[in-house]
Amino acid sequence: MDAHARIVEALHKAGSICVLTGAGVSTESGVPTFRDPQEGLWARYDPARLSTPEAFEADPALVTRWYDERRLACLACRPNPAHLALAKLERQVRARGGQFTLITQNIDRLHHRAGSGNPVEIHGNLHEWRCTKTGRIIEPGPEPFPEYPPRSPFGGIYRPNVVWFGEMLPQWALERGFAAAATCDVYLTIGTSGVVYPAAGITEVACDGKALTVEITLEPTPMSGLVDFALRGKAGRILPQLVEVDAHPSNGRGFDPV
Ligand code: BJW
Repeated sequence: MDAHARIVEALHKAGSICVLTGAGVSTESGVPTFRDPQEGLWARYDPARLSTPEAFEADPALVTRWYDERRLACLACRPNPAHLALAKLERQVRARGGQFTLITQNIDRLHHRAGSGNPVEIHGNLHEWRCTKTGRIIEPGPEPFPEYPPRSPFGGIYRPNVVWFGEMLPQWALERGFAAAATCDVYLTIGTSGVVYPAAGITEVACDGKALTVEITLEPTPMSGLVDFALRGKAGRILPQLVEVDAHPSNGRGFDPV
């Protein structure tokens, strides 16, 4: 049985599936990744100046303007076939009474918009902004903020409700991710370079457990040697092939090239 057939069969039989996604899942929607050497955000911007609490403290106008521009750009993007395939897989698993946990590092909300039920957003999300004084959350409309940094009526300023370098991830989200990874039957890590912790540790936990583990990325990652199958190609092509095909493994379909 080839890799494709093994994975399709496992997805159809699994009582519990856990998926970790990263920026590579959204790039086919037009959202840039972080570490692509040409197009990645960190090739053009310095994360130390934009994605740390210290950067926000030093220049809140710069940081909030940058995040607001990204928020508006995300609103103009649409879910792609990778998001839709994962939403479909979730419906299939739930229809047979199974468990499905989608953990995403992405802050773009495209999984929600594709129909995924309750993804665990371990790095927060760009569409919620938090008052620095009260912790209250707002969801701004489709217009830019009138000023940067945006002022809250409570005497604070609003910051994006995302997790910057050096900040703690939500404890409940991490616990759900690690628990699902440790106990699932099939684990997929998709479109993530696997270098940012503690998120990458979720894959390590899955690889130590009983799950069949699969990676889908364009290039090898530090996780490639740990998983059972490392597939190279676009998530928007590979995932629909894994989810759309029927349950019989020997249908002769392979993966499309990138
Ligand atoms: C495709 C594709 C296609 C392309 N189809 N694939 C242990 C060891 C070392 C360091 C640390 C450690 N523990 C903690 C750290 C420090 C730090 C860290 O991990 N640093 C490393 C980078 C060295 N971690 C933290 O600071 C975290 N906090 C923390 O640990 O707190 C603990 C603490 C303790 C005590 C006191 C205080 C704190 C927080 C990390 C937060 C990360 N935040 C960001 C920014 C979010 C907001 C924003 O968007 O601006 O999250 S950084 C950025 O990286 C973003 C992403 O979610 C994250 C992961 O990136 P991702 O998704 O993997 O994207 P890429 O670009 O890296 O990869 C894309 C992949 O897709 C590639 O593989 C491509 O091949 C593939 N691809 N197109 C399929 N079409």
